[in-house]
Amino acid sequence: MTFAVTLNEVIMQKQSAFPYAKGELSRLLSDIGVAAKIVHREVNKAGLVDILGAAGVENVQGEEVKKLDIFANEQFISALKTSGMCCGIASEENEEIITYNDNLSLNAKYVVCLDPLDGSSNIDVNVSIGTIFSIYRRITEPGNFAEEKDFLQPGTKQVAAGYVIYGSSTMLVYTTGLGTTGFTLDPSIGEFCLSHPNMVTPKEGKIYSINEGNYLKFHDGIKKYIKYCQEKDSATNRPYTSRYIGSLVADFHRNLIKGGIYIYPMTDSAPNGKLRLLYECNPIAFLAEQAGGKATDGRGNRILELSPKSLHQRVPFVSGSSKMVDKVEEFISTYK
Ligand code: AHM
Ligand code: MG
Repeated sequence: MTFAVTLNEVIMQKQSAFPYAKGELSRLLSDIGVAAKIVHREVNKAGLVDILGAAGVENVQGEEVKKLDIFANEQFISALKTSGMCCGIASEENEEIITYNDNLSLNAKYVVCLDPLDGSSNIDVNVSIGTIFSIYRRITEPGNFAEEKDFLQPGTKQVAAGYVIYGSSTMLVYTTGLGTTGFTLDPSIGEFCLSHPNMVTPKEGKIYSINEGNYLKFHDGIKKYIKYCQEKDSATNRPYTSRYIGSLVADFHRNLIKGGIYIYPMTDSAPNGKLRLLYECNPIAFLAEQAGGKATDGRGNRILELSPKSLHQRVPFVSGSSKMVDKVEEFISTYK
């Protein structure tokens, strides 16, 4: 009989690669795993109880907030407070940063950026949604309240990032800069078990993911790239397949495994696209790169090198198999 390797065991193994690590990051990651299990439980029974549907308030982006978003947000905020390893959180659902004021947390050296429940338009139709997180070492001195500048660091400074996908199975995928590792929740034992030890994305794929309903608003480079995806060419395996769930985590996760490209481009009416640099693009970019893929802003810049100016900043996003990302960049720069 073989025993499953659990999330906590792998976190501890990876910690030993950093001889001076005191286990604080490990503790933080494992607390995120616990919060994810609680959110998983609620997501799974969302159709049964009155936790679905609009809560009647708008989030700071002016979008409608669903009850599960609020639940997930509160769950992660309290799990991270309890851990005492994190001095503050920036969440997509909160306009301002949240700071913890207990002694343990004030002295903690990490801050967390969080999208507690991404793909919220999919909640009430039983389609995959996700949680995205990213961890930075604070800039301010321990012992003080976290400040906004602790969160406004380029993505290259992330010490860990990951997502939880609540899909046909619930999975947690994370990186600490030593590759991308995936775990699948075994609900019978309540543990995330190692299922994808070293995730490597194909350099090229056959899937393109973009909201083609916005086609008329796209710039020429993107329009021409979409046509390129649809043209027949056996040498490059085209036409590609179009797949778009409208949940970044689910679209990215599928493309990570199978090979593909996810694009949320700029348009004239939304010159910075839709996705948020801190909560969505940086963590996904870190995971993509650690799996051998790429992530850019469609203007030739590596996502991880952008300097955030504000908490809820948006950025155009191109991510996935490296050769496909290069191709998109080539189209955008050729047909401005
Ligand atoms: P959310 O954070 O409000 O859920 O929005 C982010 C989501 C992504 O998961 C998804 O890829 C994208 O928005 C879909 O947007 P659109 O419906 O415009 O295609
Ligand atoms: Mg989101």
